[in-house]
Amino acid sequence: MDHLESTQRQALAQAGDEPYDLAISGGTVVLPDGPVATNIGVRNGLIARIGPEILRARKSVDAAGRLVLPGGVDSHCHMDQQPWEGRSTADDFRSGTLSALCGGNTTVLPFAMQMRGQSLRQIVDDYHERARPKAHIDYGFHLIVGDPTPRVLSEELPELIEQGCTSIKIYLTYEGLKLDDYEVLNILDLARREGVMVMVHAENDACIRWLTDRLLEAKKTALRYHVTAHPDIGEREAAFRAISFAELIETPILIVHVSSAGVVEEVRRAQQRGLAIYAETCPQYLFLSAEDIDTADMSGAKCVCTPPPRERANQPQMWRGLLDGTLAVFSSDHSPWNYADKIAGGPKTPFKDILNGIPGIETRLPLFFSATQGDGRLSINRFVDITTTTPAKLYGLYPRKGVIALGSDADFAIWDPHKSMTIRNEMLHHAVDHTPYEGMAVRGWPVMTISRGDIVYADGEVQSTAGRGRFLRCERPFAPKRIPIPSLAG
Ligand code: DUC
Ligand code: ZN
Repeated sequence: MDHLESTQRQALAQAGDEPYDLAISGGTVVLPDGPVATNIGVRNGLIARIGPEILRARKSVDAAGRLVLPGGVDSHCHMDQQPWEGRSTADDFRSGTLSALCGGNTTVLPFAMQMRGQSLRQIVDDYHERARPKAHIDYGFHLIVGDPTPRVLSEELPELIEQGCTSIKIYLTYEGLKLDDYEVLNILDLARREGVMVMVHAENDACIRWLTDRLLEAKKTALRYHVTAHPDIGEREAAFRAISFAELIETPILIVHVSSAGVVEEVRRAQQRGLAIYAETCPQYLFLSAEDIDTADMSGAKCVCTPPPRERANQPQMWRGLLDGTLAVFSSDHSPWNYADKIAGGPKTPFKDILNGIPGIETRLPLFFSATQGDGRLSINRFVDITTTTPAKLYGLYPRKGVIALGSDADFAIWDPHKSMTIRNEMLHHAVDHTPYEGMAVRGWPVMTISRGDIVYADGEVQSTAGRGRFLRCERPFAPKRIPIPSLAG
């Protein structure tokens, strides 16, 4: 059913007078034009009916007093990623997707990561092998390209794009992953020809290395120097460079995990000039700050990621960027390590040796819901757009995923908007021994998750099986441009 046109999907969902497989009744359903009190009928894993009448079904869900949202799309998460910082992430596709669905998600887009010297094709085959038997919910792969050889550019990438991996992530820093500017231009040129999205990890590599060396020379190894070594100025420079290259090649990019006000400004300026520049931020830049890293003991390591959470004074600008639409996507950048692994060098582990990355796939939506819905900071539709619909669109999954519409996959998260919870690691389903959000109080929680018509999570009970998740062949999000870039056209 992967490649059905919208009309074919709608036809498949219809079956005369047969009862629906599942009806969801009595809830407030968040449709693209706004929330509506209506019912939903599901057939063959697809949305077959949206309407006010009583629906005859083999199975019914009473959603009275609940919000019915499209299942969340977490478009930035790392699972079973190897080798990353010398070891694989704590979550594999089993625990990672389980944690995702318990947090109201029905789609995840993790990464297949190529490092220098590796075959991208081989890497993607390996990720398929590891994900297929374990995934609980549907998944696609972004391709991390760490070695854009002529073969990768001319053969492997076009083939993989054709097979449904239609987004490429590049790094401007990190040994074994970083591309030089010439290589970045090659990737953007390919993306333009193919109509795919390029995601950019934007930090200036030389700034990080130079500052780290100076700090270590001065024996400044404490956790808080992680923030000094990853300055917002370097993030801004790299973002501006990536934006400039995207402007030159005339192809869209998305800057991932924007952490600082300066980058929000650069993105806003680019958008005001009409450039197709997209940007994402993550929970750690709204709900954590540099102060959380600067602890007397090593517990601050639980909040170490790159780019790092910034000063608290930076947060209002991040919120402004989300509210005015400059930041289009809110994803988790779930990158889980157990605490002992993060500080493998013991209580004196220098900042530069702390494993980067924090867990957050299960808490992403509740934290954002609580912070935006209680005081009406965002409408419920904007909440859905930023966390679900826009990522589905930007990565070629819409309208199959990311929306409640006839013919779309029957993926839902049913929320109790009043449920008060205090986040505790013991209630989460990831394979990590901590959450950086321990003890935070939230209001609003996803109480049921439905994936392609299957109830996979209800009132604290997991009802899913590993391996039921399917690989998603993403469409190209943009029209391919086979003509030369304007500078070369004359
Ligand atoms: N930063 C990334 O860019 N990826 C995963 C972990 C991290 O901290
Ligand atoms: Zn990441």
